[in-house]
Amino acid sequence: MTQTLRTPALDPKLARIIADFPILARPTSRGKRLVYLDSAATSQKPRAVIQALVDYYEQYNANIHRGVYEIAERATAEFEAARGKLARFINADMHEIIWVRNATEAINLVAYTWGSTNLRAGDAILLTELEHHSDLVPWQALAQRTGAQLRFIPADERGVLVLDDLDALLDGCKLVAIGHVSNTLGTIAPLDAVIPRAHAAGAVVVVDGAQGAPHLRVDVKALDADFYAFSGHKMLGPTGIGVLYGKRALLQAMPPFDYGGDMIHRVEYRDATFAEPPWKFEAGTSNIADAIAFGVATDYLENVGMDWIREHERALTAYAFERLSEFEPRGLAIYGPRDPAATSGVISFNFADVHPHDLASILDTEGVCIRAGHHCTMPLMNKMGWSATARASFYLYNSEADVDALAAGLEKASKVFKV
Ligand code: 7TS
Repeated sequence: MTQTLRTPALDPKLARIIADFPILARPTSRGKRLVYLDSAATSQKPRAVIQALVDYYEQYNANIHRGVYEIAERATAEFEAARGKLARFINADMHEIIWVRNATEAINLVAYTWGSTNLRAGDAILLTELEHHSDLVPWQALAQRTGAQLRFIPADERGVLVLDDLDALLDGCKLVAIGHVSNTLGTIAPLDAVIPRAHAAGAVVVVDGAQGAPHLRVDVKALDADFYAFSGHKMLGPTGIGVLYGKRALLQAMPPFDYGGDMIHRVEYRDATFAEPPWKFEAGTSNIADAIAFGVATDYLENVGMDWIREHERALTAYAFERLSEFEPRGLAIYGPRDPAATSGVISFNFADVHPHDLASILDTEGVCIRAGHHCTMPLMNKMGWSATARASFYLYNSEADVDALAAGLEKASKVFKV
């Protein structure tokens, strides 16, 4: 068995990271250590992020972009500084960072504004068979509104995208929407191959980065993505805050999404002109505290190092493949690419004929949190012929001890369900 240094006992950096997350020190109601293997659903929060929320409400709670008094000016400055941090995090310009509620809202914003203005009956929208419902249903609705046609880049039986027919799929295509990382199988999409070919065919590319930005170093300029959508809560930030990155020229040409206060330039009774991007897309009072805390989350990630996080998750995934393979003779099936370099900290599996929900319940009695179900990818589950899968997902605060706890939980399930 490969032993790396991915345990808090042996790696002082990992021990310090784990100590930064108060929830990980809190035992479950059964007195077990919390083994959190569901970061693809949402991540845990370090003390610094929680403290940023408290600081805003205790020290400078005020609305932004209007007050001229001290705490209002501080709130505005911290809110816009957080926008700058998010821009640096993905190598964008701060005018290209729009605050939204989550990745889902970011994708809907593009579908309603860019999509409704630029798509016509007969145009094609190209997606992949791996997409989360949030990067599928908004495009279905857009296709129904405009008469555009949906096409899909196929995935093979291990969940790897097959690009053989890409040129034909791109013919007549105006928009490509593609997940950076599959939340069900962990597959990393070949963006470097898809984006230039999509542009050559005249399509705009929207990347669903909900599972990409938390785990991989993202450089939107190097990727040349036109839009990149992601959520704060999956990357150590609070819920209710996310980002839509869009290239400036595209944002300038797009109509607003919501209308109201704060997004206007000048208003008369019968007409209005709008602010420049990004403010044009931020109607009403923003989620100020959560945006500021999201900025602090990116400080935390930068401080740990995205390369360190990638390598840590790669090593944990390799170790998890090894531990899970011990159960293969008893009917455990691992889905998705069996290669830690091709995935990003997500493993989907089934254990013989045990329903994933029953498995998750047994693991819960041991303090181990995994997700079971269709993971908001119902068409992919149907295509693969799975009614549900169990899914373990890793982040920077997980250790080999967590993988061992998962294996011990599977051993218990094996006895309970006699497999
Ligand atoms: N896109 C992908 C690839 C996702 O994994 C998710 C959430 C979303 C979009 C939507 O993110 P939201 O923040 O707007 O809700 N994925 C999951 C998951 O895998 N388990 O729970 C939520």
